[in-house]
Amino acid sequence: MQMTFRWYGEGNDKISLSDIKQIPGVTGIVWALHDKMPGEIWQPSEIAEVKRQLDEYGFNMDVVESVNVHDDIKIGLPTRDKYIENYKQTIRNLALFGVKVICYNFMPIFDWTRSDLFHPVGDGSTALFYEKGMIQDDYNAMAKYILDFTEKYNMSFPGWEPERMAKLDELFKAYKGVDHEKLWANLKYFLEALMPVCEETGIKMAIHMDDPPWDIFGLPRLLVDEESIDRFLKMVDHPCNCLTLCSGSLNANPENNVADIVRKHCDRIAFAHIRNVKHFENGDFSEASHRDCDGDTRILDVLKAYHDCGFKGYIRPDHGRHLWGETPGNVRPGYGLYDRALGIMYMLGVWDMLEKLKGEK
Ligand code: DNO
Repeated sequence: MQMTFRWYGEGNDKISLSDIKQIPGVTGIVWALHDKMPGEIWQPSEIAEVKRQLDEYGFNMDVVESVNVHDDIKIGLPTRDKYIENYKQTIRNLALFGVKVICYNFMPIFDWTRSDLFHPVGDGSTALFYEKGMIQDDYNAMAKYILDFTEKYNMSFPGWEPERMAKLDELFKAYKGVDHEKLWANLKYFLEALMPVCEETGIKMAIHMDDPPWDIFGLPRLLVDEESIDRFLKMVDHPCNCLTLCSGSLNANPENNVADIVRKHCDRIAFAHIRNVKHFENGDFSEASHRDCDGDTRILDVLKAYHDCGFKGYIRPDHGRHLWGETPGNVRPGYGLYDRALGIMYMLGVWDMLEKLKGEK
């Protein structure tokens, strides 16, 4: 397993590479060109600049999260071919710099969705929270909450580009008629077009789980449980068609047993996101510290499953709580420094012990 840390880039993240360097065990930075719109080609000169920054600290740039997919590809419009060609060129350009894994998602319109970005956890910290009753019919109210936040604090969230969000009603209209089966077909079309370039460059496409793993606002979501993951991997049965297995996204549905999925598909998991979630009886959920007993995701079982499979891929602590003065305005929701660093130490502690026990057998 190779430990990584997500970083939003120079001038776009309050956390510095020098901060990250001080966390034990981190070898790679999970990065992106955050000012790129979906569909745009990532140019070699822009990638080279990030490489230069990471090289200075001895970090690799093996994992990109995300190269976002243009809506026309998800909707299946005739213009999709042009955007697929651009995506292929971006893959080739990333390969020039040694990138190995591209994380992306295929969620219509919205990326991850929450109703409260700073919900009190009960110990003085705050975390991302999902109140089921608030994410029902009124997508405008939910989008307004997120966009007001990003505007007030002058930040942008990947997947929540203001340019796209300004046309929400239009986007919803464009997705009319895109039901689950149509979306599956469009995903297949996209991946089949990319696989030859992946094969040529050695880059793995690693789809992120849908977050939360159910339809929202009438929009279909595909990667939601074991069955849909099976379908996805069979649909394009190619070693470069892989998963970003996100424990917290999947386990927002308590019926999803993440450790079982890890054991079943370990060879197709290119990138592991470790996030712990606490469920409430009414369907709400809160994010929690990575410690197993602080949530319901069974993080120990998940880590043990990866270890038992001899997982060699990339892993990162996913969201963390906001701690010790991390408040709106000085931290990216879910992406503070402290709780993710604590999460890394927890994961490495478990992993080191599993290694030691294996060595003693
Ligand atoms: C949430 C992240 C997601 C993820 C994208 C991948 O914090 O895990 O936004 O980056 O869904 O495309």
